[in-house]
Amino acid sequence: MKKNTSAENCWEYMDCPDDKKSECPAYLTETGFECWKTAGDESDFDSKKCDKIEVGKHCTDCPWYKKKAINILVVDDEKMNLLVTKRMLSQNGYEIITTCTSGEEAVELIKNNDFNLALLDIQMHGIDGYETCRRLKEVKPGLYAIMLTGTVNNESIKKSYKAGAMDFVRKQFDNMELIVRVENAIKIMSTEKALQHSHKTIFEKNAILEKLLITDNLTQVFNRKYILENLSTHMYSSKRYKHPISLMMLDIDRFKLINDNYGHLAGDEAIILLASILSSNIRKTDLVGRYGGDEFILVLPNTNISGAIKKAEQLRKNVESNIFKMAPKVNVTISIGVCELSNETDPDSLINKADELLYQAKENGRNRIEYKA
Ligand code: GH3
Ligand code: MG
Repeated sequence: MKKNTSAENCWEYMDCPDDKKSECPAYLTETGFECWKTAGDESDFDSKKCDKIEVGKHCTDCPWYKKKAINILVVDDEKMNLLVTKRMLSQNGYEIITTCTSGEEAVELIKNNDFNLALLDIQMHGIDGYETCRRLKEVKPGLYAIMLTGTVNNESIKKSYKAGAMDFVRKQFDNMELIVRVENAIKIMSTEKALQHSHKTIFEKNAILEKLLITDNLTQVFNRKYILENLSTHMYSSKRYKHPISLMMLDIDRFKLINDNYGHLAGDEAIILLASILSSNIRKTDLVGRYGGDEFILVLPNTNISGAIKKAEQLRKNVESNIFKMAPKVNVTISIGVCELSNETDPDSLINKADELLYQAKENGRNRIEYKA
């Protein structure tokens, strides 16, 4: 079994689930991709070419078959032309074909049909092919339109492109020109689809990376770097707009004992639980970050010292009354240093102020807060 890389050109390849991809004969065998040519016409099927395919059962799951599932609209006011075009397409494996004899009808049809490709006659009664193309693309900008024209001249080429058509084909249905152009259209659309898919993937991965860059791995609250960067912006705006801003530094009391008595994993669990208590008890505009180890930092914009003291006391009580539901259960308390920004000009000096207050809280017996305006 050999991967056939041509399967990657498949119309449905990007949307094809991985388990289906691996079942796909085009993907697994060298010759399997031939099967789409005979899909729907089992009598022609050369089963020797693909050892994965059972005649009559294979095609609907095969992406190469779905390649032909492209939804085509053909518009021409000459019924005979429609018949010829339709036959030409179906002889080459294209099965989903809708025909109509006027531009007006086409515009109505596209409102309820997911056409991928439109083949449009230029000279028609009512609105002409150019206007039809323009209106169809208004409804579905991604539609790939090919103009069918009796005579190719600069004027018609210019008008076709201006109307949003991607290509045009001379009306000479005795050759393969139309089919080649349709095949090319599919390749272009598949490539666009693949590009959109990779853009989406890159966008999603970037969002994940951005989140990782600012998040503390253990607790999922902000990391120290992010808090420090944001603290300076908040300090600046607090001075500029004369709004108060307060800061808390808090730390688990005797955390080493938890690690020593119950192990490092239980210690981690305590840090995680504390982070979730903090996050769920602050305003959306407040920031909570892990400063390091068992130490957290809280930035409270638009909050003066008396508001911050109330909040700190509430958090302290909340942690004290919360029996950490770890195995075994542990009583955890925290000490907090609380301060408001006064004449400090950089984040470090404000953090030092809160840190000194935290140190005092530890000195004064733990499970308490110390504050300074
Ligand atoms: P104090 O009341 O004075 O704060 O006492 P303490 O024992 O909590 O002392 P300190 O805050 O200095 O203890 C920090 C300890 O936290 C030291 C280190 O072993 C531990 N630690 C740091 N990071 C982690 C971590 O990610 N997980 C765990 N389980 N322990 C950590
Ligand atoms: Mg501690």
